Amino acid sequence: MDRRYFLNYSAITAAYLLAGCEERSGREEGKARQAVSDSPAAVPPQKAEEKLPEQIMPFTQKLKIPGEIDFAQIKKAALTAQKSQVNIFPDMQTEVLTFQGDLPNPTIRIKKGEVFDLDFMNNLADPTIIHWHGLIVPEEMDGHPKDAIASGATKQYRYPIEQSAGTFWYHTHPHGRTGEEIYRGLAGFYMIEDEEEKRLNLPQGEFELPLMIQDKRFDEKRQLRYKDPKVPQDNNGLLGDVILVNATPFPYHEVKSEKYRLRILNASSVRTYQLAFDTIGEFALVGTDAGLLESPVMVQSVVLSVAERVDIIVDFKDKEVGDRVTLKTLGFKEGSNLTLHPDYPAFDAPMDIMQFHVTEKILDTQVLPEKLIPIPRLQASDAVNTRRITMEIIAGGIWTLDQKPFDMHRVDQRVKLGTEIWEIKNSVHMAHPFHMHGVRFQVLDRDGKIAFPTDKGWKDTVIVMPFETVRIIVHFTMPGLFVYHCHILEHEDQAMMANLLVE
Ligand SMILES: [Cu+2]
Repeated sequence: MDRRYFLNYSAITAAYLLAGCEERSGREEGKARQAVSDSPAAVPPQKAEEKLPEQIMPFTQKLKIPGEIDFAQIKKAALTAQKSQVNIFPDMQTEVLTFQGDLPNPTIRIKKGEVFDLDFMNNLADPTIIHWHGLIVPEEMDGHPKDAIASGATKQYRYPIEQSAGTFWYHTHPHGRTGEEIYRGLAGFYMIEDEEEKRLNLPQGEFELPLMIQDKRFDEKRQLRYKDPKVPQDNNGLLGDVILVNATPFPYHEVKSEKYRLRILNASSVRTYQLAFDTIGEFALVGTDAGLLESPVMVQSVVLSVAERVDIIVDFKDKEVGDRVTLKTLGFKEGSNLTLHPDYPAFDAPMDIMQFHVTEKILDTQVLPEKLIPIPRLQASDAVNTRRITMEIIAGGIWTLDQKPFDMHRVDQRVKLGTEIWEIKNSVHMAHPFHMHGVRFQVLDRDGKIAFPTDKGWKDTVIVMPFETVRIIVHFTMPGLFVYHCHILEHEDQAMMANLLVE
């Protein structure tokens, strides 16, 4: 069993990295020290290895492919948030939350120009609401936390799809419980298609795979464990040691020696992945959060923070039957100086994610287009306003935007329809994915050291590195009240969110 991801991990590193967060707040410091002394951080790394039940052998379970709700075939759909027992592991059932009784949840597929129509029933014990991440829809359809529906209630979503093709997703968004609901299962893919994308003839059918990546924790009975009350750092973000892809732990997928389109979503709580393949040096980035790029960009790895998506083409043409190619994260230590739970692989931990098993040699017939879709560049000179948003941690270790804990009914920014520049300044030792509802945007520039190829495309979520300022240019086309927030789930649940009124 490959457990390389524990190699970089030690109590010494944990204690050292904690120093980074202690500067920020006195109370956090106390909590941090307590966590070090109370936690099992002093146990040798092999203790942590034993936490992985032996049955979680990597690359022994087949990747599950989500079923689809395809609006080319139906006019109306239904989802019910509910508790369910599912087989994440073959030998035992796990209690999770689902939208249709099983995991992975169905992928929604819809064409630009069609009308999305869905009844959502809340069969959970608490109020909740679905948000369509990346979709530009009217306020009452967006899934603002203020619109959460009661247990037992139903909400009808109906809106036209007016934006171009891209890899989006849906998840619940009740204030204070989003993290746990997504962690326990309430997330799925949402693919918008259009004619421009179709003309490109990108790999499709069996050669197109949605991959939802999430790191989780399981106990010996294969039940999900969420935050550990003894470890206050879990409030800074929940790290796990078992990576699920489409609700399958460390799966494998059988492929032919051909190009595959992988549409990858990071639906984890906090972990940022630096995705790469062990025996394929380069792959093509063809799309980002909210659509395709102008042309493919060849990369060796790609950074994916929480809620971001990448659309990539990977070519197995040089592989032979029997070859295995591992998708992994190289680790991303630049993402955080904070130590979160001392028992789990940290940000700098390389981890295997899934494996591709080559089972058939075929003629590689797919051609990667040189040009994809035109992206009209939003010009800084078109912006009528510039605002600055700061990401900060305040007394008590509370994550905020502009030092103001989220108030669901306070309007933090009033914006006119049109174009603005938003400068997102990160004042802390940890990268945060900044997400806005109701818009898509472009990255103008960042004053940090790392260049992200994903900055070239349409975005709805952007990683802001520690102490970095990222300037984005946002085109506001949909009036209404929307939220903008950090997409680290435990940060948004705390207070790192604000309201934006577009008029
Ligand atoms: Cu954050």
